[in-house]
Amino acid sequence: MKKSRLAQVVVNLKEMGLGQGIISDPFSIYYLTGLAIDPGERLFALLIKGDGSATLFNNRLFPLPEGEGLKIIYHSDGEDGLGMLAEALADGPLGVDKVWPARFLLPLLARGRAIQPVLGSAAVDDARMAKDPEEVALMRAASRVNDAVMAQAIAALAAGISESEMVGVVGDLHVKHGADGALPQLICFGAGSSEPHHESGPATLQEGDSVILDIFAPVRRYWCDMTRTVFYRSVSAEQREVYEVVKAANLAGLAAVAPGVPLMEIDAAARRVIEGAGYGQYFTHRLGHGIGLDVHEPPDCSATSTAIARPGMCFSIEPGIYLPGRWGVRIEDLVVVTEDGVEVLNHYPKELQVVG
Ligand SMILES: [Mn+2]
Repeated sequence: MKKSRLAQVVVNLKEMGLGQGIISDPFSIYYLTGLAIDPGERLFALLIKGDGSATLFNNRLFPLPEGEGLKIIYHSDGEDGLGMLAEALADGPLGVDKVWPARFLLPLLARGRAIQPVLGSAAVDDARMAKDPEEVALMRAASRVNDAVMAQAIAALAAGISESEMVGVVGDLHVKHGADGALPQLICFGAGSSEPHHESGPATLQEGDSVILDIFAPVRRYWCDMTRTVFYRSVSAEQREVYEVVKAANLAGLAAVAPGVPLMEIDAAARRVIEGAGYGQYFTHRLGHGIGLDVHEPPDCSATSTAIARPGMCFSIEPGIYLPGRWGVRIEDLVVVTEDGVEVLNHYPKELQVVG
């Protein structure tokens, strides 16, 4: 067990008026126990009680080491694992993870116990938002991998290569540099770069293309995520102007990060730069997202975010301008909030580059 993390979740549950909570997100269970499995459709749930006890309900197909402070109750296929969990519950309010499937929760309620389920995810989400030093070190190491991969990926841009081929190049580079696996990446050429969530396909690299490389992977389970935009062989005056606006917005966002600052103000700091340059309507998404064991996790860094920056929080700063049907520019870095400001986790340069 990760005892200090568990203690924080117990405190959070108590502040929510909860003496018990079910955590089922495998990433949250890993965060608290150091144990990772992919349970598929089978019951996998960690019951945390106000006294600090932790009991994992797990299928016998996934044997796990029973560590100090963690009890594991196994069921086999065909056994009533949910009944074992029900027996361990106290009557009264029960915090339930937002991702616990209805196929478990509804039959549990149908057992007639005097349980009142409430959304309890915040107890663990809030703890996960502020990374501890061990996690910050892992986030830093993951982004170092991404910096190295970005340099080699940009060097691999060549006449006629397709977006899909570049996806493979980046995935291979991630694995070579120590990522946990090769994933589909967001590589966008030309008109594809005008779509923030473009699906990489057969488009081939052409002179004058805006090239967005949004690359990401877990490294020892913690995610990196960075975006750079380069131009292939030539760049227009308009592309240059938009690039510098997005870069200034990225830098304004980074500069706004400090403990105590509402994340909506960080979004606003970057957005103001883009609006001031007359491109506000083309910045069509939030400034950033939290990141850690999940590639997207709390806190949200948007105009409606209620989060306030505190030390250990990790999130992205990724302003973009997308001119519909033409091209786009996005520049993304990850940050960690420090005691007195910000540490930017990515170091790959942001000066405008014409490559090839
Ligand atoms: Mn991102």
